[in-house]
Amino acid sequence: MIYVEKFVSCLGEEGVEFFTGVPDSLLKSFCAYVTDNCGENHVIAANEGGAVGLAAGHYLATGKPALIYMQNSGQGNAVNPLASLADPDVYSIPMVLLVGWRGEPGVKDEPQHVKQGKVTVSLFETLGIPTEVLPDDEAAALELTRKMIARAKAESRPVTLVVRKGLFAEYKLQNKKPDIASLPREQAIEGVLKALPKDAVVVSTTGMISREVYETRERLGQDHSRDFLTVGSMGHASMIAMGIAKAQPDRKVYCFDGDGASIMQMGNMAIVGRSGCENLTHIVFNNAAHDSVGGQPTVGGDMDFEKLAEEFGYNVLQSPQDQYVNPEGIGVDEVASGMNWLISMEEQAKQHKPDYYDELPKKPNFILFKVAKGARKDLGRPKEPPQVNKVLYMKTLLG
Ligand SMILES: Cc1ncc(C[n+]2csc(CCOP(=O)(O)OP(=O)(O)O)c2C)c(N)n1
Repeated sequence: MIYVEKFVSCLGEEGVEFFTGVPDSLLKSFCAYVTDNCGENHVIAANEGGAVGLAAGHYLATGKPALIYMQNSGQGNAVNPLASLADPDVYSIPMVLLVGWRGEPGVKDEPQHVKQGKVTVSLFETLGIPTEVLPDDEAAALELTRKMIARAKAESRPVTLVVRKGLFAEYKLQNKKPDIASLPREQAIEGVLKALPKDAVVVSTTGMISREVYETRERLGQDHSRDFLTVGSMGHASMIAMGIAKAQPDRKVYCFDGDGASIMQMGNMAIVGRSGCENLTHIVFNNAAHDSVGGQPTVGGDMDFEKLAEEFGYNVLQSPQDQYVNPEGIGVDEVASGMNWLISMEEQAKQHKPDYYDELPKKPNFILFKVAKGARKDLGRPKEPPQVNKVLYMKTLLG
């Protein structure tokens, strides 16, 4: 086991003092420590590729390698700038990657991590990036870290340190930002699900949002045939929803997204917003945090998602929260009746179409919920594997 304080001070002694990345549950202690203690020398990036870019810029301006942390799910996002920017065949930029190994072969994990876990080491090796798995013994791990940093500098290239589950001793995030609202995310989700038309389908994002959709359906005694629970592929739920909405224009499609996920692939909103899919409603549950992996902050707390969505071309609906004089203290029932009102307004507008209706631009809807961080301690996970989810969902879509 390694204490993060010791690991970070070892990095500092080797000249690695700048940290960027995307939070990961296996690296929770490391992410919490740098969030608390590294101030301006730490930036949580939108996605792992952006973190590689930031590390490259840091090196260009300081001559020092930076450290990029990520879950192995983010390997794909990082491959392009690793291969076409940092690689010795291109600009040859030293950096240290610290990668949480979800789905390590032989270790039980969720289905979305199995494939990535199998290829984590070999994918880095295929890229020609020297890769070592950190041993559990602290002295040996620090020694290996020093060696790898020396190699990154000597050969002016990226190197990877892979982190197994349980390597870092627990460090709890101290610097938690206050919640931006009191509404629990699971209550907001339940309120929305209760109001949705019977034949509407949902595409929900990775992490706790999908788990809460699943658990809410169970609680309501409903089946799971209308929910595509996107367990991986962070940031792409809105594009999956758009694919469905375009192919089935008479079907109502609801995307349940997170702030971290939508920021990770913000470009998707620009495309969905101008898609013309008026049957699509994109809902962002903003808690200003990467709640599912430890609650590290996103920039979501400082962003006006509704303004952005409008610029991107969406039809921004008045959030059920804003329909109440005192949005603090609202719960499932208020969210459900707010959603019912929005849906009935849409129906009315359709029935009383003005003559020029067909000339108007067709826009997808956007709804923002501001929610509190945190989830139930006993929150479960989908019991069926993703392929069963897919088959059930396609049965709903294709009859
Ligand atoms: C490409 C990629 N990077 C990192 C992760 C790890 N990860 C899983 S959920 C999550 C946070 C999601 O945050 P948000 O969308 O705001 O939802 P919240 O958990 O706050 O409800 C992260 C970083 C991942 N699954 N995929």
